[in-house]
Amino acid sequence: SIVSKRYRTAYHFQPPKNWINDPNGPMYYNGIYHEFYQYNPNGSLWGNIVWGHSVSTDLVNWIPLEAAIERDTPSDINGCWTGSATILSGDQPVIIYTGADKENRQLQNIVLPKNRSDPYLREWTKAGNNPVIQPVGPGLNSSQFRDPTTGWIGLDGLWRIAVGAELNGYGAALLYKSKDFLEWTRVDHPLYSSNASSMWECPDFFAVLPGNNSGLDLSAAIPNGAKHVLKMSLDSYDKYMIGVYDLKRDAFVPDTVLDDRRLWSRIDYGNFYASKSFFDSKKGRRIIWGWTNETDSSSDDVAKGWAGIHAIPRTIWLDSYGKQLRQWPVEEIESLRTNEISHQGLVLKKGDLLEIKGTDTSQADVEIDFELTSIESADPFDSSWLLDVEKHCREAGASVDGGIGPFGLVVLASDNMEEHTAVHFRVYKSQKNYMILMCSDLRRSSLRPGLYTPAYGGFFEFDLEKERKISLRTLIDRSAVESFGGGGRVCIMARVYPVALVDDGGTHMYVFNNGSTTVGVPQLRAWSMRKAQVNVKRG
Ligand code: DQQ
Repeated sequence: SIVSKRYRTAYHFQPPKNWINDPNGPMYYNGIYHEFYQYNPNGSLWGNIVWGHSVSTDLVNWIPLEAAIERDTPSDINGCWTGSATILSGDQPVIIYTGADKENRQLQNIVLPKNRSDPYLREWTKAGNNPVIQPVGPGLNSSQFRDPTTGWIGLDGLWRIAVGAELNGYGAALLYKSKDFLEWTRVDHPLYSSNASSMWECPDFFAVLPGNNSGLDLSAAIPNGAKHVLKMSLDSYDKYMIGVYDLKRDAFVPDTVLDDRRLWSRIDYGNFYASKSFFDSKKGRRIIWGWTNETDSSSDDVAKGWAGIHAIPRTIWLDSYGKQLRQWPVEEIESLRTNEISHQGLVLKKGDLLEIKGTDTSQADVEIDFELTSIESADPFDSSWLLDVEKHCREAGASVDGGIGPFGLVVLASDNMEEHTAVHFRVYKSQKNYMILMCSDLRRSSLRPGLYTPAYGGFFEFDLEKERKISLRTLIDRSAVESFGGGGRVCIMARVYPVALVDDGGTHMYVFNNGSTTVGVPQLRAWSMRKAQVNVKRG
């Protein structure tokens, strides 16, 4: 149909058709990247969930394979839900995932590759002793017990995994131990839990070295100075805490405990959920994948015949202060760039709106450095904004002037600007430092009714005395607008459905400044993005 073609992405991950949600068990094994995903083989709404499976050598082009895990045993008959891959002793991949049974109890199951010499690991065999973990034990709710993590090894040489759960009504990552990855016992305390929140979905636990963007392998020894990240999915966002993994206590200890979960840091401040990371031994980096849902209506999804994409895989690392994660699209995605245009030394005075011509505005990669000519007139920061940054983005919109900012990028704009999506910054002065607001405002993104069009937003701290440049990178892929502010300090993934997105040339792209302070653009580069071979059946 027309709507299906108009909004279907050209280089984001999705199957040929139907519903997709969480990324599952990503791994690199024997020269091949594997991406599994929650998949409904029968339609474009959630249900009948099995594990879809695709493989790639470059994280850009994907070959579709048969489903890897199907609903055919009592312990997964109602759904093969989220789980993770672990590579045991260097060469034995194993997947642990959640199955839902007839009573909708959640159980953890194991599958192993049938034939490890098949380069694509097409077929997976269920372990004879499934389910390997039952939803039993003190404080546990049997229908809130799912999404096991990748394994790691503790001080005693035994395997560990964490499972997302509701423990006595609160959010927890429960800890389990095993010698052989098949027989598991629950450790008497959780890896971490918090009574500031309810159920945690899709926990992810990994080590990082501050200021070092090479990744760490979870099954290797933890180097000195490493920190740990615990990520959990709740309230429609992926949140995380930085801390240390206390090996003796066998527990995660966050550096700071925030009682109000609205203040927890987010992997992405937009439409991005159920993410999962893995260590890429090919390039020595950690890569995170996340799910981005449609924000049109279910009847639109039925009409389209598909729903859901995965965000571009991102390298993820910890900043040098050890406080904030940073993310950047994997470099491989740059292989799709074509027709580079570049501008140097632009100046944006208050009210300026400059069209960026010469790229395919519906499929583009844009990198802009904004340089502040002065930081004198920054408005004062109010920390209460942190409790609801979306509200602040609605109030401090792209046309509301400020001391410094709003300045930024307008994408997917119709001829008369009736439709447009603005990604913009504002600079505030706090007691100690500068706080940068980044918003991705979808309120005017489409004239179509019935869409979810928030103004997403996040804040990051920035040392403007040292560094006057604030960068923005935005990947535009028809209905996807994926933005990285301040070199990946705030990431905002969004979905938009402009009517103007009819064919090439239907939309426009601009840089703008509506703040009182003049802003320079020392460098702006943009590329059209070619279509990737995403799960297209060949030959
Ligand atoms: N999606 C899966 C669950 C997980 C949820 C079911 C998160 O395992 O908790 O499709 O999106």
